[in-house]
This record gives sequence, C-alpha cells and structure tokens, in this order.
Amino acid sequence: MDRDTALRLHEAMLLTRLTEERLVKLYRQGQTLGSVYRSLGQEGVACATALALGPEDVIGPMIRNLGSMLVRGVTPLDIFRQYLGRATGPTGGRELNNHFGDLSRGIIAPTSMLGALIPVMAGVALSFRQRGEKRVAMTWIGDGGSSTGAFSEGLNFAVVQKLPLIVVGESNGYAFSTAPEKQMKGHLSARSQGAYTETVDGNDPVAVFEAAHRARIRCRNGGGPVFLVCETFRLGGHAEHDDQRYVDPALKARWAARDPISRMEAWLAERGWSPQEPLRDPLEARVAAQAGQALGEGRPGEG
Ligand SMILES: Cc1ncc(C[n+]2csc(CCOP(=O)(O)OP(=O)(O)O)c2C)c(N)n1
Ligand SMILES: [Mg+2]
Repeated sequence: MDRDTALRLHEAMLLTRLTEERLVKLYRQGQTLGSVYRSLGQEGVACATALALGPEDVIGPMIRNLGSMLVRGVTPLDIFRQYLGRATGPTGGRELNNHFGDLSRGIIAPTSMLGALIPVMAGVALSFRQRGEKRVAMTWIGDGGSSTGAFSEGLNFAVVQKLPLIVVGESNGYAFSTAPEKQMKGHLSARSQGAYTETVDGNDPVAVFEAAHRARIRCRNGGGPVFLVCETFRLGGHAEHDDQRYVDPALKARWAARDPISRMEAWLAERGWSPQEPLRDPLEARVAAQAGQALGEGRPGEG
C-alpha cells in the first residue's frame, strides 16, 4: 500500500468514527428519529474494502458500512440529514439510516433484509459480464446474515456463473445478542459455497485492503467470486438502544486494544508516514458543522 492510499484509508476510518460519534450525540439528544447503528471497531473493514475498488465498481453496503459509503463520496451531511429525517436528505425524510443508494457513486441502496443484497449484487456482477465490462460488484454480510437462504443462493449462483462479485464476511462476534456458535456450526469462512475464500484480521486495515485488492484483481481476471472473511468485533451494541449486557467485558477490552484506527496510526508512524497536519480536530469541526447544518433544516411538511 502506498502512502497516499494509506493516508486516505486512515482519514476515511477517522471520518467514519467521528460521524458515528456525532450521530450518537444526536441520538442521545433525542434528535434522530430512529436508532443509530454504528461500526465501532469495524471501521477498517468498511473503509479498506471499499477503498480497494475502482470508481467503475459498484457496492451494495449494509448497516455497518457507513465507512464504505463515505469512501464512495457520500458526505456526513447526507448522513445527518437522513438520520434526522430532513426533507433535504437523500430519501427526503422517508428513511432514517444509511438505507439509500446513489447510482452516480456506484452505490446500490442497503436494505434491512439480511442476505437480500447478495443475489442483487450477483445480478449486478452478471450485468457487467453480459455487457463485457471489466467491473466488480462488492457487498457485505454478517455472521448472522450468512444464515439466510438468500446468502447461500446468491453466492452459489455467483460461483456457478463465475461472476465478478466480492462478498465481504464480517465475522464480528454477534448477531444482535446471539453468538455465532448459537446459530451456526463452524466458521463463517466455511459458508463459501465453493467461492475462493480468504480470511483476514479485520482489525488490520492494511491487511484488509491488500486482501480486497487481490480479490478485485481475481474478479477482474475472470476468476469468479471471492468470499473475503474479516475477523473483527462489534464493539458497540447492535444499535444505540442495546447496552451489550450479554458481552463479557474482558472480551470487549481485548478487542478494544486492537482498535483499527490506532493500529493504522502506529503503522503510519513506523514508516514515518504520519499525516503532516493534525487531522482529528479539523475533521471533527467539519463533521460538527455538517451536523449543525442538518439540524437547522426542516423535516418534510415543516415550514
Ligand atoms: C432476513 C432477516 N432476518 C432477521 C433480521 C433482523 N436482524 C436485523 S440485524 C440482525 C443481526 C445481524 O447480525 P449479523 O448479520 O451478524 O450482522 P451484525 O449486526 O453483527 O453486523 C437481525 C437478526 C433481518 N433484518 N433480516
Ligand atoms: Mg455479526
């Protein structure tokens, strides 16, 4: 990974964290209309996988992939407008989280129905092949979502058809409050349907990027789909209304010590590649200003 890409990855993860932190504040102030779903501790998976794609590729994100959407050019302002139900938001106040697409940025809208995006994204990949276009489709699935029929059917179809599809498996410890061993036998990587599979440390953003980069090359060269399984941990609740009382605090502390942003910062520092200017404060100010702008705008039907 070159320095420029590494710095972009670091900034994307930080922007994701700061945007989600601001969303949590807005939630606690009673400003958001629904709950807040975040990717705390998993920002590296969302950002590094999306960053490994080209602008012509298409993503189908899920709820932990705000970072992937930011990488594709969605702004914190879009996100605040959406969570605050603003008329100016991407869905005009009709949806209350990251459930919106933007075809101009190569984003198919996330959906609540776990697994449902896998056959949709397999279809996107099929359309690329039918048109003779060298493009790749990417989507994400959790350990819980991998138990749906749609996941197996969609991935199986992509394998049989050798489609340019990357499915990122987020093995993050829980599905709501259910640990994997209570809902599946074996490891997520065993659910590949025969797709080429790689398992990486999901809290090592550089390793995730490099694996996603390899997966993209494989897809572009006609190697068929890749199941890229990232070992990570959901450090927050399923959403902000979930206090995670079912999680062993020692386990949580172990994963917190492997924070992807701190690890990226250490990796940059080792190479003498740390950002020249302080990044956090200006990014935080930008995020706060965009939240303030969305707060000042009305909901549908107001004013
Ligand atoms: C088909 C389907 N079944 C159940 C749900 C309810 N549901 C929403 S999120 C969730 C847990 C998802 O867990 P996982 O796939 O591991 O993703 P994570 O939240 O850990 O990122 C469940 C059961 C749903 N949205 N869709
Ligand atoms: Mg999970």
